[in-house]
Amino acid sequence: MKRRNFIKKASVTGLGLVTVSSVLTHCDEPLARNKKVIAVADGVKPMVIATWKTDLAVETAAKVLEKGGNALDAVEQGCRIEEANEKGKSVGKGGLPDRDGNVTLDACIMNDKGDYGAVLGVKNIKHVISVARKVMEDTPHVMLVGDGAEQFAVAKGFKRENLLTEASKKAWQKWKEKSEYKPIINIENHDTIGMLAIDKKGNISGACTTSGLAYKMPGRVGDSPIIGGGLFVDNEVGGASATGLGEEVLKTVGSFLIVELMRQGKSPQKACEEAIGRIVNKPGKDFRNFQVGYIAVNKKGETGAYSIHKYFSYNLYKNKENKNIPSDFYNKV
Ligand code: SD4
Repeated sequence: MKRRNFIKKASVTGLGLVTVSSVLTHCDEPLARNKKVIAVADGVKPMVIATWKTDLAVETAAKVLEKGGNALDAVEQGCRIEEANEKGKSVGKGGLPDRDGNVTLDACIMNDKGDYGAVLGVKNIKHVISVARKVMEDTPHVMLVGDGAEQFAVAKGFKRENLLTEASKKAWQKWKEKSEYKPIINIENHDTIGMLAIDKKGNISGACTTSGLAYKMPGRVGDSPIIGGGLFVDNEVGGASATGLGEEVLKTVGSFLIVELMRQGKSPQKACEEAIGRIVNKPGKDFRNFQVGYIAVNKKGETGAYSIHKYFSYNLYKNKENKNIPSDFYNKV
């Protein structure tokens, strides 16, 4: 629509002047608008935010940043901590397997230039976040899946290892007694990690890594390695990441939605709330048995978090302090 026509139409429909000028900027001058959006993150940078109680992962990322490292290295190093933590049941080694007993991992990473790399359904490789980074940096592609991803990882020097621990094998064998296919995510406890960091230069990167739903169908992939689903970063605006039932995140392109809402002026908190609203307000949606949680950060270093149910929390490193903070949530009954 031409600027003059739009103004005419806007005044007929009673849109206020402020709205008109911001919409015009939005339509006609995207570069100028983006310049305006870039805000200074001084005072709060460097900073890190990550899903769930991920103290050590966030501390590790923060150390990289405090030493002057970049946000991409920080999120990769942070996520590797959870991938190596055998006690975590939905990420890396020790993650619960699919219904056939195979642990398959998904991960993705995005840098401040908007580049993206991901691996999906990878067996036998623990540090899939680093494989995702290699896909981003060393291939002309953005995603590698299954055997191809595993072969690529081995060619890049990653070690094959058994990801099924004694504890996760026992849990799977117990599940097999009934083999009830109910991909319910326990609403109290997860450990998929989505992490966003702002480095000293004010640049943002993000990463997300998971073993996905416990006892999933072989071949099932959730939101975590999908751009705009489990993770999205736009260095001019901010970043967002998701955890919980990936199918619901994907159907609403949750992380992309949050970043776009922030671009339009919403705070990270309001943007996370609206993204949860898009899920729970679908007609007839029974959200009682699944959890979704979001975290977000904008270019100013403001953060937000929101989930459907209680018990979602996130770690935040800001002003040299690393804290685990309970998230606000939708279902208060
Ligand atoms: C998935 N979003 O595969 C992941 C699971 C998750 O904590 O976040 N678990 O759907």
